[in-house]
Amino acid sequence: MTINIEYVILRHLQMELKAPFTTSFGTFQTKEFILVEVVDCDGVSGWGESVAFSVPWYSEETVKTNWHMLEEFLVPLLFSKPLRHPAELPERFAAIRQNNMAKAALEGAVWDLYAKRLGVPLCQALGGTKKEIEVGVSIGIQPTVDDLLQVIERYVAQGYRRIKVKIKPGWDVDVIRDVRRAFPDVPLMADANSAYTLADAKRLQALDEFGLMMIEQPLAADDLVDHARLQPLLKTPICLDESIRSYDDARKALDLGSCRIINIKIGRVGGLWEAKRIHDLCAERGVPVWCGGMLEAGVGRAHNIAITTLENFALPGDTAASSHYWERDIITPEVEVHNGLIRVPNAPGIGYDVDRRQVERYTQFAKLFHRAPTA
Ligand code: OSB
Ligand code: MG
Repeated sequence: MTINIEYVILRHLQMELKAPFTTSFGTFQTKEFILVEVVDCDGVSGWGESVAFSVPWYSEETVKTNWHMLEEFLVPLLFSKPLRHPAELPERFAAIRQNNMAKAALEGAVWDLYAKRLGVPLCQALGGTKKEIEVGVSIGIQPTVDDLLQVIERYVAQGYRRIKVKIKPGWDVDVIRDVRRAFPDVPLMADANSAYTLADAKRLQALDEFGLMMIEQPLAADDLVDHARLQPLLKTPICLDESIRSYDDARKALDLGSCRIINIKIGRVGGLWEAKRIHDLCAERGVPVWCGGMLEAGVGRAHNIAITTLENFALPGDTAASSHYWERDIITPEVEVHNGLIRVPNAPGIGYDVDRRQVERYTQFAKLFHRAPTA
């Protein structure tokens, strides 16, 4: 099979979150992102979503750097020679260093198109087997502990399978103690988004008594070595997010003992294929993974659901319902969570229809790139 992509449309969308989302590094309220559409010679569309934010807090990529990379380098590489399978793209894109979120957005669109051409759901094209996936919810830093307890109460009542609380120095041990007291049995974890250093080891050890499933990314976003020092000092498993940008990062982290769990984000690792490779490596090593979130709209959310159907996505991810984030998402049906489960769609490709009316409503500008006519 050849994938004959005729043109690519990049759209810049802007959507308002229902509620501001605060992490140790800043607050998100408006989400700007790039929606990628690849269209083949028969008019079939594949969809991808860049998870880069407008501000380089989480990583160095932004919406604008992604647009630049896609326009100047990645779309031309996609068009540079025939493509037989989406798994050829990581090698083709390897000519470009880093810029993983930009790569993943385009690769994801090609995977959707490929699966649609095969007539199979994306999860199946990736080798996933689950029919439903378990999900948790990530809760931002709140104005007060009472606010936090109320928010948690709401999500526990909705059946989410685990609660993730964002922490930072000054919003950590005391907060988690109060949460634990109010919810003694809830599966609970904390995400520091690299707000600590090794000098805070005592503070992090103080979290051990609360039976957290894991602590996510306590130390620097580019670190593996300090995490390897920290892990033996803690009972709580460390989960790495920001630090894992590739298969090789994952291999080194496991060899060093930097973590016992890995959060896989498709964008952060450069695409579905790399995500699958990391998943497989962790499965071989007996290390569970779960799918992280980047406050995605429907297309990115659908990709997260598809990758989570792989067996070793053994822990609930951050893929909450569309309505947790948006008044109105860009897919139909929207992603729904019942009793902490998402039923995996079985229509071809990402399995949700992109709602073009909503896409237009949120689009601020767009650009079309046509494949150069072949001689
Ligand atoms: O660290 O997992 C993170 C949101 C923005 C940036 C980084 C992170 C997050 C989340 C939210 O935790 C996950 C989601 O609900 O999409
Ligand atoms: Mg995280």
